[in-house]
Amino acid sequence: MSEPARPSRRRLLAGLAALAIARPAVAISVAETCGRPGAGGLSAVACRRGIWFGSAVASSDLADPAYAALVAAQCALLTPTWEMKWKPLRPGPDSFDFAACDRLAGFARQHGMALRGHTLIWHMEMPVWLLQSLSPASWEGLLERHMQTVIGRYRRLVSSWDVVNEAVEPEHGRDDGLRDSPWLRVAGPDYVVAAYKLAGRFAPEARLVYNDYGCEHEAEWTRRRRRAVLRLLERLRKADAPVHALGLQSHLRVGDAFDAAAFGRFLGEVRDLGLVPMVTEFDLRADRVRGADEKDRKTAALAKAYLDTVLAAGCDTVVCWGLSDDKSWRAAEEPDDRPLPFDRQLAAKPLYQALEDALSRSAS
Ligand code: 9MR
Repeated sequence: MSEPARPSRRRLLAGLAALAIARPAVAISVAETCGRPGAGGLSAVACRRGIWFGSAVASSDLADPAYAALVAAQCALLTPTWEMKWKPLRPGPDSFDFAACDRLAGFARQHGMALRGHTLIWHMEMPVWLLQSLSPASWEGLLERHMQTVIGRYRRLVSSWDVVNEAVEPEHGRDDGLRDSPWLRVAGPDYVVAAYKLAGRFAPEARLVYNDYGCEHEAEWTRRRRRAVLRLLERLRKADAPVHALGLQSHLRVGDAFDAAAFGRFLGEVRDLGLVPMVTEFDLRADRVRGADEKDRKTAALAKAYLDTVLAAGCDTVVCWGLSDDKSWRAAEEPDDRPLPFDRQLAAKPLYQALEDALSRSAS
């Protein structure tokens, strides 16, 4: 793999990109969601700083009234964990099933919240019919129809779209660091450029996000991922593709190295490209730590160090990947872990306090 571009070239590109790409007019603003009735907790703290706070939610989670009330109080923004992926939305080539996603969207609307659109392209959750019908001749038409229909339906509610999710995988050995995905195989590496241009056509007022994992901690493999992400973002900028933010999934793990200065430098390079960093899937594993109190202490400390760093770099959105520990995507494998701000009884934990401290002191 070749070396990344020097920052000076990035700064130059950033200047050009800022001229070439107009900021989107906002579909729904954080201020609108902050005035919703019953707003409280972390979203209220974040709102005072003009920051979105929210959570990933599955429509089935909302069947529990206590959890639904917690979500309504705490969140200004919801990300569907599952409902907006191709597999649930697209039972067949000519059909769309919006039932589950509409339930979530209805909840968001009822409570005056916004949605994050997750996700228009991903190498996972692709229905079998899609995998079978993707070809060099068909992919763009398939994508265009999907984006036009899905974006069109939720346009007024969605403040930001994860247009492409997890397109980078340096371990796949390509010079450009891109993942060897079904989309790349049929469309070539510029499928990412085409995706952002298409999304920009259908959602000119939304923030368009590139979302990925594995950039947050300090290790050889994360440094490789950071370089690949920066290369991809540069590629998008050079091609005049509208991309406005980097979504850092932020699935952190206690015990993995975190270097605020090095991570801050990476975020500086992201900013130099004219992009805002966002925290899109925040949770913290403490599987190597024994005992609930010790897990909570270490989890809160890492969360605070991490959030202080991203918020200082202009991050304006923090989304947890669930609010209570039982809703974590890892809950079945690690039932004793405590990765989210509330415990199974919906009581706030030290992680909640860390989020509140970071959000209330952030300067953005
Ligand atoms: O939490 C999500 C889980 O419920 C789904 O089954 C899974 C597959 O669709 O996706 C999980 O969410 C992932 C997200 O979409 C992308 N980043 C990693 C998340 C955790 O795996």
